[in-house]
Amino acid sequence: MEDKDRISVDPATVELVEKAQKEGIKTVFDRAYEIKPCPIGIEESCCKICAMGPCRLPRLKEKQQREMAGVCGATIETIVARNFARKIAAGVAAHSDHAREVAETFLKTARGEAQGFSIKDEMKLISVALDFGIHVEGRDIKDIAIELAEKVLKEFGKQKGKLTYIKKAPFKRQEIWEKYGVIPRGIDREVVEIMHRTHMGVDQDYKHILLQATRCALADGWGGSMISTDLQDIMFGTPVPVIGNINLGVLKEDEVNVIVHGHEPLLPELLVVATKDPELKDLAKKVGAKGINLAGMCCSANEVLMRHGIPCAGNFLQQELAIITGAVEVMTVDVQCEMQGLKGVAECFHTRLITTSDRAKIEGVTHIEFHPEHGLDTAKKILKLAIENFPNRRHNIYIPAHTHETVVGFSHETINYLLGGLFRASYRPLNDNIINGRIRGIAGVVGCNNVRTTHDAGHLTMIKELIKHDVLVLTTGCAAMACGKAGLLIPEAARKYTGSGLAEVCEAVGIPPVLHMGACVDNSRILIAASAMVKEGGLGDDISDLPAAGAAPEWMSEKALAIGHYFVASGIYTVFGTTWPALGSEKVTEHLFKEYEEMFKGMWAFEPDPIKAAQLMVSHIDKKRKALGIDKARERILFDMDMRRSLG
Ligand code: NFS
Repeated sequence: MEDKDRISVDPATVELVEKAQKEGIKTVFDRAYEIKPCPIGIEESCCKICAMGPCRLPRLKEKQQREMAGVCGATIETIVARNFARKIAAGVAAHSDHAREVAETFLKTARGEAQGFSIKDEMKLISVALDFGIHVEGRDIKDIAIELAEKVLKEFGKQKGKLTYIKKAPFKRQEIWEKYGVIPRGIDREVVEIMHRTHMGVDQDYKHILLQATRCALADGWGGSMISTDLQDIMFGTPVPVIGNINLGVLKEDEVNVIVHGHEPLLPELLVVATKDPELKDLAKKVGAKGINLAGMCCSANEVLMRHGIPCAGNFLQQELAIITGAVEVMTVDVQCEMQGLKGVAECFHTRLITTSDRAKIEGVTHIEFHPEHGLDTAKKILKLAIENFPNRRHNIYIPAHTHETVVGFSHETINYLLGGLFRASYRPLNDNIINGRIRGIAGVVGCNNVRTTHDAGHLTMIKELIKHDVLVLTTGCAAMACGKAGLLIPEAARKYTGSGLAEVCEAVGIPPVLHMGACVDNSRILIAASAMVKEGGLGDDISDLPAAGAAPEWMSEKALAIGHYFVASGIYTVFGTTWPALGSEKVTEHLFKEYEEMFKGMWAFEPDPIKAAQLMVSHIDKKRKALGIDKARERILFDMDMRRSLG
C-alpha cells in the first residue's frame, strides 16, 4: 500500500484502512494498488462492439493515427465517440430507472396500495401537476396524484414530441436545443437510440453520435433525475434545512447499527419509520443494545439525511470501511455504486449484507426484495434481522471518533424562501449580490469519489479555493458528504474559509458558503436554481449567461458523465478531474471542449489539479461577469426623481 496520505484526507478513512490492512482484509484501496488501469482502455481507444475485434487504436503521432482504423474501418473518432455515448446511455439509464421505480411507487401511493407511504408535500404536488398541464382546481389530492403519476410514467415511453420538463428551461435555452435537434422525445427512446446508433456499422460520424449523446443526457437532467427529485419531494417532503452528523463516527458501539446504502430512498424512508416501532425497540433492549441506530451511505444517505437528519456514515470509498468497524449488524444495498467487494468484507465480520432490489443481486448474498405493497413489513423484517444479529458480534469494535455537524437540505424551494421570505420568495437577493459583486458567481461541485485520486481531497481543495474567491458552491452526492465531513456545511465555515463578500451574504442570510442540495439525482435542483436565476432577471437571458460553472473533481461513474454532459448541454462550463474519457481522440476532445461552446454555450474541460480546475472555473465566471457588464463591483443605487427623469 502506498503512503497513507495518498489514501484520504479524512482521518476516519485512514484509520480504518490501516485497521483493515493489519487484519489482512482487502478493500478497494488494496485492489486499486494491485490493478493498474489499462493504458488503452483509459484513453477509450479500444473498440469491443463486434467479434472481429477488440480493436485497439492507441494514441500515435497524428499522421500514423490518421492511417489507423479498426477492422471494419472505424476511425479513432468514431470509436471514442461511441464509447463516450454508451457511457452516457448507461448513466442516463441508471438515473431514469431509479425515476421509474419512484414513479411506479408514487402511483401505488396515490392509489393507496403502497404500505407506509403517503403524500407529504401537497403544495409541491399541485405545482408539479400544473407543470404537467393537469387541472387541479376543486379536485381531490388523490385524483391529482394518480393523474400526475400516469402522465409521468408516459415520459419514459414517449415516442414523439418533447419531455414535459423541457419547458422549465429558459426560453433561449430551448431555442438552442431546438436548433441542434437535441430535445429529448422520451427517456427510454434516447437510451435505446444510443445503443442502436453505436452498434457495429451504424452511426459513423462522431459529431452526430455526440449529438445523440447530448439528447440522451438532457433526458436525464430534464427528465429522469428531475422526475425522481420532484416525486420524492412530494412523497417524502421537500427538504428544508436540518442539522445532521456525518462520518463513520456516527456508528454506535452499544446500539444495533443498520446502514442503508444505495440510491432509491423508498426502503430507507420506511426503515426510518420502522426504527420508531416500540416492539422493535424493546427487542433491541432484550438483546442488550441501547437502541437502533440507522445510518446512511452514499446517495441514499443524502436522501435520509436531508429529510430526517438521519446520520450519514460516509461516501462512496467508505462503504467497505463501515463494515470494518465491526459494529454493523446489517447493510442494505439496492442499486448503483455498491462495490461487489462488500461481500468479501462482510464475510470477515458478523455483518449481514442484504440486497433489496429486483434488479440487483450479489451472488451468495441474502436477498430480501422490496415491494411497495408491503414495504413497511419488509423494513421491519430487516430491522428484526439486524437486532437478532447484534449478539453475533465477534470482532473488537473500532469506531473512529470522527464526525462533524452539518446543515443540509437546501432544495430550490428552500433557497427561494431563505432569500426572499415566505411571501416574497425569490432569487432577487442572490442575483443582486452577484450583480454588486459580493458573490462572484455560482459553482456546482458534485459527483463521486475515485480511488485513483486521494479520497475527498479533490472536492475539498477545489471548493475551498472557490469560496475563497467569493464563489457560492452548490453541492450534491459524494462531494456534498466530503464537505460535511470537513466542516464546510455549517454557517460558521463562511467566516473561516470565504472571501469577505461571500462571508457577508452568508452571515446576513444565515447560510453556509456551500449548500447541500441532496443526492446525485438532485443535480436537477441545480438546473432549476440556475433557471430561476435567469428568470429573476439582471443576469442575462440564458443559463449560459450566468457567472456559473460546474465540476466533478473525483468522478468515476457513468452517471457522472451523463450529469456532466447535461450540465454542458444546459450551457454550463464543466470541469472534470481524475481522467478524461475521450483522451484517445484529439478531435473528439476538441469538439467537446471548443465547438460545444459555440453550439451550446457550455463546454467541457479537463483538469486533474483541483486548484487549477478552480482557477479555470473562476476565470470562466469572470468572463461571464464581464460579458454582463458587472465585472466592476457596484452598489445598487436608489434613483431619485431627478435621476429618473434624466433616464429619458
Ligand atoms: Ni453520484 Fe458517483 Fe454514487 Fe452518489 Fe457517490 S459515487 S455519480 S455521488 S454515491 S451516485
